[in-house]
Amino acid sequence: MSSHFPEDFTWGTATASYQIEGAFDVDGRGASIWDTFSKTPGKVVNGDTGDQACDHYNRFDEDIAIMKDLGVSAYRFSIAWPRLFPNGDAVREERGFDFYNRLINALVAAGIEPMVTLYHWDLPQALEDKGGWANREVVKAFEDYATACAQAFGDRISTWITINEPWCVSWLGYSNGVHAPGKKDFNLAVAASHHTALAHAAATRAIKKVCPDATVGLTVNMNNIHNESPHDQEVVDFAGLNDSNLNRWWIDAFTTGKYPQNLVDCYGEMLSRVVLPGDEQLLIAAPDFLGINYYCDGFVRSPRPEDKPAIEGGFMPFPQRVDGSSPAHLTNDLTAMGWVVTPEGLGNLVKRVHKDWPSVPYIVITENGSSYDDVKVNGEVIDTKRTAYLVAHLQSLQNAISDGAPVKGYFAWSLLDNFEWAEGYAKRFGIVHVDYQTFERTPKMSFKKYKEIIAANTAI
Ligand code: GBH
Repeated sequence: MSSHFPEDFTWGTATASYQIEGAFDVDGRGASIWDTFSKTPGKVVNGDTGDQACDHYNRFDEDIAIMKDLGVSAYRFSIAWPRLFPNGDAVREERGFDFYNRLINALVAAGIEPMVTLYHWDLPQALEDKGGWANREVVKAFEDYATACAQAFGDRISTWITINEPWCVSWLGYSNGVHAPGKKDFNLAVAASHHTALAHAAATRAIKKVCPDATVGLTVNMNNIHNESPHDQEVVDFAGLNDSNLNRWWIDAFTTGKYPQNLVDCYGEMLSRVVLPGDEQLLIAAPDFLGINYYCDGFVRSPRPEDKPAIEGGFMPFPQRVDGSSPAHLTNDLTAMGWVVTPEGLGNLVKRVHKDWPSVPYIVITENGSSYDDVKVNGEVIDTKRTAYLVAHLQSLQNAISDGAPVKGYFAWSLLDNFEWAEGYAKRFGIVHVDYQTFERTPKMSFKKYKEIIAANTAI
């Protein structure tokens, strides 16, 4: 066991535009699908919206000072497409470009590497009005947007992530409808799965055309899927389909141009309708690295008598067994999101990715973190459980790296408490507490622990 992380390991923290920026109607920003969705009654807990969020748009200098104190070498943030192109077309909004130039320059001046995500879920509403990720035209629009970003920021950005969690974009956005745009149609979700894969590859080529030395990756959300009923063939099949749907789809696409065969068979016409001749070549984009967002493992099993009747079909187009369930030995340890805590899964996952996709040169953990119901007492937030979650996951990662897993960086989700999508402000993931009345920032105990780990370059 090596006693430290690698010498050149990248320590970072991550956020996303709509979750922190606020300033929703400032400097010509156009509407995104999350503006529309959050303002639709019943979609977000407490009717919360990102209108103000953490007011990061006006307070980024303070946030950079906090990161400087933390000691991170990199910051992963996303660009709001509708700030640069309010209508999702070719008409630019220079004030949007100015904002990201100010942010990037301030990061560079602070000695923090800016790492950009081009798409973290805030699609210009005008593009959704044409069908969004279910309409193939989005691929060209995304490619043009990527080109414009590379031209504007490529002199200072060396690492790019095209899309954050295309699984969530496709399945939460177009199949179960819990995220914007809130559609519920398997056909649209399968189409979005294909178009996000095409868009990633097209944007990778577009960025490299402008910046040949750029490092470009895709960030996927993954979990190890544990089958607790290995003798039930239906569950075995479901676990395999689930793994292909969540873990394999986008990585197989950009490494081989092919989708997992069990899903090709399962999707049938839903897929063959949207895949055009020549797409296999278009899907391939030689990977520089893979970004992985890891929160917890998944568990599947045969239904038990006490289970509520399964929802017919679930939200994936294959028969679903009980999943996302909490095995008995883990239920006393759920996060505020109701997710299990499975730190060993992070190490296991990076080892699996290294084994199954040897052409991926290296991995960056682009998000990992937890939500708990924090309380501020005498100006302090003693977030013991989040601190324990952080330490346990970093120990697991450190051991996996000693075992040979090629992981070059870790980004804690999230720098700030922020707008947690359909959960609004009710769920806090930050290592820094945000008071949503005053916008005051208070580093939590987990922040202090992370700072120590970064300084020591070890979690063990
Ligand atoms: C990320 O998505 C997002 O990138 C980020 O914006 C967000 O704030 C953060 O996570 C926290 O939510 O129900 O037990 O089966 C997370 C993607 C997909 C991870 C669904 C958890 C369900 C776990 N999530 N998954 S479970």
